[in-house]
Amino acid sequence: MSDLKINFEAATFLTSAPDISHMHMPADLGYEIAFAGRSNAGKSSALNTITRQKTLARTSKTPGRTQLINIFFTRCTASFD
Ligand SMILES: Nc1nc2c(ncn2[C@@H]2O[C@H](COP(=O)(O)OP(=O)(O)OP(=O)(O)O)[C@@H](O)[C@H]2O)c(=O)[nH]1
Ligand SMILES: [Mg+2]
Repeated sequence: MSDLKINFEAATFLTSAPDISHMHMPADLGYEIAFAGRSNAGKSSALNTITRQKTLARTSKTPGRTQLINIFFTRCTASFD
């Protein structure tokens, strides 16, 4: 049995692009978590909350602040028993 923990607080910005065809995608390794939703729903704020970082994602009262697809990276730790 292994216990997998995602280290959200270690998240860092990796890359961004206006669409997938222009994205320098990271290697297809590990797990992916996607945030998607309507404009001004609080996606960027949620990212900052779960990572406990104030400025990882840029937030705004004005809808449409996040215009790009942004990729962040973090680590997992696995403990085995
Ligand atoms: N009341 C309330 N406001 C929130 C909450 N989360 C975010 N907001 C506010 O909603 C507004 C939009 O937040 P963002 O995190 O920028 O939303 P977003 O989905 O990333 O928006 P876009 O990038 O513009 O599409 C900001 O003014 C936030 O302060 C929440 O849980 N409660
Ligand atoms: Mg946003």
